[in-house]
Amino acid sequence: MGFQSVQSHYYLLVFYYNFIYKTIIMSSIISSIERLKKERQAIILAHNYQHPEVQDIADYVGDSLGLAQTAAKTDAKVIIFCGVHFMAETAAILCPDKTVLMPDPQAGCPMANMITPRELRNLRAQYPDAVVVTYVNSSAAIKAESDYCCTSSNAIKVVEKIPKEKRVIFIPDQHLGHYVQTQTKRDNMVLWRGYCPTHRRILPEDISKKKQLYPAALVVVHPECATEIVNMADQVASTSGILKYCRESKNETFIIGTEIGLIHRLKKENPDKTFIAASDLADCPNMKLNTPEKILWSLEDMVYKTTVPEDIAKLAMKSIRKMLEITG
Ligand code: CIZ
Ligand code: SF4
Repeated sequence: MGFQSVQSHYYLLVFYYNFIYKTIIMSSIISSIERLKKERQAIILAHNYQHPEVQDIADYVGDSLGLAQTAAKTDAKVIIFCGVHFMAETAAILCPDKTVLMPDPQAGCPMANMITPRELRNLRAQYPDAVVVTYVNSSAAIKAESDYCCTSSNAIKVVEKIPKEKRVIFIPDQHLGHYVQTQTKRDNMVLWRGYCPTHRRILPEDISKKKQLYPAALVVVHPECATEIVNMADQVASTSGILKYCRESKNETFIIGTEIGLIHRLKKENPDKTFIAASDLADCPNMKLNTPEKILWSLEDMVYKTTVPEDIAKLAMKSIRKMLEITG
């Protein structure tokens, strides 16, 4: 058999595999998920950074705040949380009477692990009068020892509420912290040096190259990006902010500097506009651990339950409530 013949057999095989997987296996997985969801009285929540097929199965897709608020409001008894661990923890804190399941228990956030309670206590000892503002990308144990929680959509608002003369310790994301510091013009913020490895993969040359290819495009980036990237942007916003900005803008083409999962939702909601990922490498391996198959197994076996010890949940709730009081 010649090389060309082997090659054409290979392509045929790939075609059949894709056809069988996408049309037959996937539709059977989806119908089993739908049936079990009813049986278990479950709801599927998915973060904006999830695989497109996970977003399409979900009952609600959003940012961590929207997901937590949806979890708190739902009548469902079971929440299948497709995101990362700290998000499922926040849902468990806000709805202690519901069962919160993660399809993959390994889906953690490296940034959330970049500060420990002991390190936070040391920081507090160093700056005893400071107010601790903690990005939602943190463990429940860290939230429990914080004054305020915030998300990327309300970090500026939360910090602005704190009297100017007060020192603010911002943890764990140095890039969001730096962005908030410049926007609120505070000179007394202490930034922890955590960061998101996925957003750090977006480099200044990625933006320059895409700008050359699409000169009319607007550059819209997430504040978890490095400061050089933030400085190159036309707009800096959270995922919900990026969605709103692109929806309302009259521009037709956008270069998106955040985790690439958001592109699916942007394209779905704005079919007439063009969205270009600043870097295809901004693909969070932790977020992408959730798959339709794992959602099905999660519903079948009622795994993997996310719980937060009661004492930690009570304290963490305080910092989350203080955020919600400010931002509504
Ligand atoms: O709050 C979230 O969901 C995260 C991690 C990012 C964003 O901007 O939505
Ligand atoms: Fe964590 Fe970054 Fe992945 Fe978000 S994208 S879960 S911050 S590693």
